[in-house]
Amino acid sequence: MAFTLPPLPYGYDSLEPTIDAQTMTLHHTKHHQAYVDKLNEGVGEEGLDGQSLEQILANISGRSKKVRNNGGGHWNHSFFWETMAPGGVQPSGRIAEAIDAKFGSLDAFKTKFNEAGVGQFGSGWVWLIVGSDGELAITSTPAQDNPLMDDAPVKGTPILGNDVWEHAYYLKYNNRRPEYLAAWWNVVNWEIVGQRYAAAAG
Ligand code: MN3
Repeated sequence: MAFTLPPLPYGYDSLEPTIDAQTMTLHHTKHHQAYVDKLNEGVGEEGLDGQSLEQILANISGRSKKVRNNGGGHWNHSFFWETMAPGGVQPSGRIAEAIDAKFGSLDAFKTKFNEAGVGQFGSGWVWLIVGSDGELAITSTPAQDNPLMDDAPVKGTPILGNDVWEHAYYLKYNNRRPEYLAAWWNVVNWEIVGQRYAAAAG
């Protein structure tokens, strides 16, 4: 079964004005589609048919750059689209309590997360993960790497992630990555982040 591009769970213009429709369209139909296509090529070349994407990522240290970059690209973007919703949803319940307990407040968490996103040199991702100890942690990864990869310096289960590649923000924010990171919270769907937290933290 070849990997396929998942449909966006909302319209291309639904995250306006935080993320413009042209960026969303290019990001989904061109960038993400290209990761899917090249991942399928790599899966064929390396005989990985039948493996789930999670299985592939958990053994990525033994794979080619092609499978690594495009497998990560497919997983990261599928996760990213689901992390957002038109108008956003505010945190509540267990995830809100866990954020307060770990970071002091939601605003303090956002500041730390944004700093990690600004600090990721070049293209990459910034993540909120649940570690093997059940604790929340912020980490960032280069290129299309993620904390599910067996050779990630900080491993864990991502529950929130933002794409800091220029293709995610350049048309609207130009080189102003901090402005994009600050605005992005307007479209974060904390309901799904809370569901992921419950699943990962037990
Ligand atoms: Mn991207």
